[in-house]
Amino acid sequence: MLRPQDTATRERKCMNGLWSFRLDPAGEGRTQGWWRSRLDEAREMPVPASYNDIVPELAVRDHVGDAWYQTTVRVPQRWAGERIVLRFDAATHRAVVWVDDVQVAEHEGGYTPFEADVTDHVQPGTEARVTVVVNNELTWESIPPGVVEDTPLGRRQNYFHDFFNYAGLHRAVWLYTTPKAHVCGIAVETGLDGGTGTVRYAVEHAGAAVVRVVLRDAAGAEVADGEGSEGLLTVPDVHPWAPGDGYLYELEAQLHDADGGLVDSYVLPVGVRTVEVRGTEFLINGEPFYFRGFGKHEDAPVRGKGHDDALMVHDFELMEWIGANSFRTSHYPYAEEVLDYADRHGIVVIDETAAVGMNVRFTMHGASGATSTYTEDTIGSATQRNHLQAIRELVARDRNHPSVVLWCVANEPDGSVPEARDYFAPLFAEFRKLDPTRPVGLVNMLADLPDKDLVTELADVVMTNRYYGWYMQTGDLAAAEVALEAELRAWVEKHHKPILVTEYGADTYAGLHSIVDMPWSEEYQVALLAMYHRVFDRIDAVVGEHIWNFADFATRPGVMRVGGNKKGVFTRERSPKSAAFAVRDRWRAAR
Ligand code: GCB
Repeated sequence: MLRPQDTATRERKCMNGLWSFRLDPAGEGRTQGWWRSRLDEAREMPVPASYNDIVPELAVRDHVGDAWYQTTVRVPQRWAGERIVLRFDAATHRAVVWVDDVQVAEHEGGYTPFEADVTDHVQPGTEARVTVVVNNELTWESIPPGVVEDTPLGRRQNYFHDFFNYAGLHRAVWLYTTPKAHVCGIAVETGLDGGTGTVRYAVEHAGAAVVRVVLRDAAGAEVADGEGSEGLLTVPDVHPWAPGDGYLYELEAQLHDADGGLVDSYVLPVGVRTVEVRGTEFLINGEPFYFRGFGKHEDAPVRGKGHDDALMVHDFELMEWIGANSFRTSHYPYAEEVLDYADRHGIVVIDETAAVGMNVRFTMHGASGATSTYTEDTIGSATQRNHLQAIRELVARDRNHPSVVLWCVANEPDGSVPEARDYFAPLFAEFRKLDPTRPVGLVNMLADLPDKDLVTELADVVMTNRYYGWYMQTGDLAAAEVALEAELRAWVEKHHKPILVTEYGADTYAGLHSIVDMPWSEEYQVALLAMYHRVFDRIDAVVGEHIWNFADFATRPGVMRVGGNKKGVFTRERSPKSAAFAVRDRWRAAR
């Protein structure tokens, strides 16, 4: 799905700002038709933001069920005759949308965009009322899963992942135009042959038109063109997109009428690069690449998971400061602004679905009472259907980003029971069918050791989260070092694939100090990370280190969490802990 754009033929209006908002704990709004008039008893709520921390009330923070948002938008008079589209960059975890009295959209999944053609439901020059009901319930069918429990004190949301279940309109809302005949999708695949680049393109369009494409370099000079909805462009003396060098071409897809007049124009940034797994190497443009960076979260005080450009740029600047070259969108697809930034700055991205917490045997973050992960009463065919749909929407949204080099099917599912293979094999196949150009992986968890795990065989790379020295061998880094090295060597032995250590780290309370190895102290985090780095440096097949986490983040309350998860190298407010300086020394030296 293409992002809204202002071009020669298109215009957009951002609907961010303060909307009317009302929680619906009794679930009455849908039967009472709250979209039909102004929301009663509404308070003001910023969009984009999670609503949970805006209001200092537990009933808002821990609300389970529907939350209603409403605004009005004036449709510009000059849009008469255009196709008008209403787009939500994200509504977590599902939403229904009305324009005035008419339902125009319904969407499942909290981290991918959806839109509706509202041309027939709005009148240019007048105001339209837009109402959205956002629902935050996690069930066995949703991605991620959870269980809503009815208790004498009300409904409670249980879930099995280690970050707060923020909800609301987390990303921008747009009203935008396209011409009636318009470009609806573009897919590019790039290649390199010596100094020559290739861009294979496919343009989907609605309405009769002639398709032309023009490829321009970063200075705006035309370097190739083509006609027809599919084709192959060659770029002599190509400037490849590469880690640390976010060089982008621009592919303009044009639709023309029979007289040659321009009907629609859409401009897609294109980075020409290749990705390949060969033996135990991960190659970008044929060169071995080593991932240095973090698992992150979209998480901040007050706004929760609401996208914010200031925070985004600050986080990228901190990653540059520390010498990171990559990150994983743990544990869900991030805002498209983030991937655009990564494209422009040559930051490498592992792009993950929202499938996290799919393991009933692992109860640290919440027990469900179930004993088998993959059954029709737990993670079953309905979950798998939603997971497949999440994969389709992720590939459709992100396939053109050069920064994205690896798809991640899920984080830490139950991977050592035979049913896991049946559940995951079709998901790997779907990624590969939709995008044969990128490797696909799945992040495994600490119970799924090389002799037990049954799903890594499906993957192109080994992705592993390990907490030796933290959850095991707590405080004993010497023992942890031995165990970590033995395990990593066992992965090499078993699969002979590149290994990405996608998480390792220690909770650290900023300001707590200790001379001896003492978990939670800043010194222990430094020492633990240094221990992992020594081991990585001894094993050639390790092609990446992603520290857990970039910054401290919110979780639900728990005896293992002190005001959230504190494994950040930066605090939640983005102050550096001692580890930030130590990691910076290592990563900057490696550049
Ligand atoms: C993990 C999870 C991550 C948690 C982390 C932790 O393995 O993937 O979501 O936050 O461990 O800190 O326990």
